[in-house]
Amino acid sequence: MSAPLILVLNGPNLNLLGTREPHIYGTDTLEDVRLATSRAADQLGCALDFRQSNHEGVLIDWVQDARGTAAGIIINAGAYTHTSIALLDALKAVDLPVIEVHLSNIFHREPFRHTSYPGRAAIGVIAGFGGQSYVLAVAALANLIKTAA
Ligand code: CA2
Repeated sequence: MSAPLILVLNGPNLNLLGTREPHIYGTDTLEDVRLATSRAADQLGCALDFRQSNHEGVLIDWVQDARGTAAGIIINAGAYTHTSIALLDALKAVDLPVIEVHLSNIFHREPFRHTSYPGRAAIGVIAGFGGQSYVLAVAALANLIKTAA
């Protein structure tokens, strides 16, 4: 049997990780985060598809396409977290386990970051651990996927 596939989606500006605002987001690049997340998935017997887009519609297309291919989704929607009802609708429609992640603890930050639309479709939210948030999310999702199998 093939390894269950975890789809990791990253939203706008996360491609800039490690280049600016290290006091908020740390010094790891998105490629560093991908590598750490990929290693964690590998150790847990899961395959990983790690993507980033600056475009809301592309993220929505990827969520829709996950039906029938992925076993679960980890999403850091970037600033779309706080605005995108369309992304929330897509995550609810895809009928897969979703975990929301954030590098920063959004609840320590400006009030407009305290609202999360993807969070309403997520089983759980992991925020504030930098790149480690993704590793923790892979462990949680792998456990959910194995329990459901
Ligand atoms: O903490 C997170 O993971 C966020 O999703 C990051 C988003 C922010 O809008 C959310 O409120 C919380 C921002 C991603 C932009 O990342 C950058 C990293 C370095 C330099 C510039 C942007």
